[in-house]
Amino acid sequence: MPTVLPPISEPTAANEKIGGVPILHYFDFGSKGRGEVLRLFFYDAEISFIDKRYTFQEFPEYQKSIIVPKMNPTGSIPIVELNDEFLTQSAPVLRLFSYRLDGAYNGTTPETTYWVDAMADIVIDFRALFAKAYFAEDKTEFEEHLKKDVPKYLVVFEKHLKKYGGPFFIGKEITYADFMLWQVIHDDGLLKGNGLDGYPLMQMHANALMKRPNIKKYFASD
Ligand SMILES: N[C@@H](CCC(=O)N[C@@H](CS)C(=O)NCC(=O)O)C(=O)O
Repeated sequence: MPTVLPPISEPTAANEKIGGVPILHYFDFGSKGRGEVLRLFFYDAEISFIDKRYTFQEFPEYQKSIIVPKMNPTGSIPIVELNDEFLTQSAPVLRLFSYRLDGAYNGTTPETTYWVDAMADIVIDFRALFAKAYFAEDKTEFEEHLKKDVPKYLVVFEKHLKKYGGPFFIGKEITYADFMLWQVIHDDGLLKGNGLDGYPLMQMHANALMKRPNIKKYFASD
């Protein structure tokens, strides 16, 4: 049976804005993966949610019997269940909730919103490379990924963070794409040791995110 963690608080004003208390369906994968991006977002925005976590062992059975037929034909998670609606594709779910939160986390002009979406797109490309290497049977693929993909994308993000001066993609206001970036950097193991040495804006980005009061509280409780 999946583990169901109850909401950590009563529904908030943010829950009212997004339309209720969502149920997040995701792996019991520690603090990793696309589902964790949604958790960071929910905590930061003070969205109370129910956390339904599947083990890797039980997931195929749920996937066959529930996820594919009832929730998502692609069979992938995260899925966010809200008022009997099943929202799939993590980046568009983040965008939808950003809009419902009056545009918080999503840029304030067409140009900044474009930039946030563009950065999210690059993170998606980077995560695809990370996931391919991470789950590869041949362990040398991950080493290759660290040698080739990681420096390439760190240079890209370091450059793009300059556009609005940091610490986040559009400056001082955090966006949903910033959570996506932080999470892939975390999953790739780059927050440990000297993973971000030589990338001062990336370091500034990671530190600024971890200093956010609700994120600090979440990490302290984890
Ligand atoms: N574009 C999708 C990708 C979802 C995805 O690939 N999820 C992975 C876990 S992070 C998954 O469900 N893998 C198991 C499978 O597809 O069978 C999203 O962002 O939600």
